Amino acid sequence: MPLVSNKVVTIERHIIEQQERSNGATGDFSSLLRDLTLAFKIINREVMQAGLVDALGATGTENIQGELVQKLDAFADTVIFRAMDHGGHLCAMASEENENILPIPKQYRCGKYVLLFDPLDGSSNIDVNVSIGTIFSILRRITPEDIPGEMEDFLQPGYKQIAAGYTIYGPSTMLVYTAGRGVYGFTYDPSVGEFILSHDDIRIPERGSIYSVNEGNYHKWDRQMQNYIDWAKSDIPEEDKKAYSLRYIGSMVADVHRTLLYGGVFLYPADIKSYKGKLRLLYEANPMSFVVEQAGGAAHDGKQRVLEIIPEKLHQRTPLIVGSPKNVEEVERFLNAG
Ligand code: AHM
Ligand code: MG
Repeated sequence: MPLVSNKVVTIERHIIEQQERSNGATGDFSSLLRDLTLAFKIINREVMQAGLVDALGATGTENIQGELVQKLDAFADTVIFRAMDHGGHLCAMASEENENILPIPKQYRCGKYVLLFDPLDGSSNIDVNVSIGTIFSILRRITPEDIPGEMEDFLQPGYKQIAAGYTIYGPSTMLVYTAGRGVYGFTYDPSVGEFILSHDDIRIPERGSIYSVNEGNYHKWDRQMQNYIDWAKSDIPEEDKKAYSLRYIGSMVADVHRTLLYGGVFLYPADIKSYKGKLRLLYEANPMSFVVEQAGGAAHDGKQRVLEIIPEKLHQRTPLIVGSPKNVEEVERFLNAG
């Protein structure tokens, strides 16, 4: 992947340049993306100070998934909503933290897109200062314009996404996004308050030697998945195959980001406890799958391409196998072995 060395490009400039290249773009979408980056900067500021101020710990309430909501989750959820509710681009939003879709306040204009987001993914890692991230997905509405967005605007398959991406709050903060024409990564420079293009046209390695999965669930998986993991961590001289390394952070954004740059496979399979997997289709699996596919990778649920799943529910879960095309193919081979 070429690292950018000869010019300084902010995300704003990049979005404008991309828009100029796309015939018929109105600028509406570009300004939507620009509004989103403001929310990410505010969340980043708060995440970076989490150890300094009394922002750690849980609010004590549970979200609709029955998980304890951390203070920063709630903060990030509100920041994104408030940054995006008045731009005139969106007709509704939905997030992991809210059971129902979020309407645009009546005083603001309704636009032609819907935004889905996971405000802070991997939030169980906040208290231990491990990377977390924000994930977003943008779809064009299918209901008529000028009325509030409806559930059917959200329940579209992932291949319909107009743009998707994530921000990872780690040793440095990075925003990675695709608008369907390649994947671009921007590193945040806090001294100037800008996301600067640092990873131009990211391509995932065709094959990697890292697998990433919560192997504590091994005994809850079906035999085929166990067989794959047994194979992945074996030296097989006759196949000229060395044991893969295991890396698992427990923050999907961080695990998929590493997979995108180093190659390999990230898995969150179904198991006997979570028979549909753990990750949410619309605002976790779909956006990450879109990014990885746009970088030349693959994303499956064990039976089909994730981006072709027809969603039935806003908070629907899906098994996820995402990463380098050859590694995803290997997993599929084991899952289809019967
Ligand atoms: P969250 O949205 O509640 O943070 O949960 C999603 C996270 C993912 O980031 C990560 O891949 C997964 O949960 C880890 O789950 P587990 O602890 O079961 O390995
Ligand atoms: Mg999440």
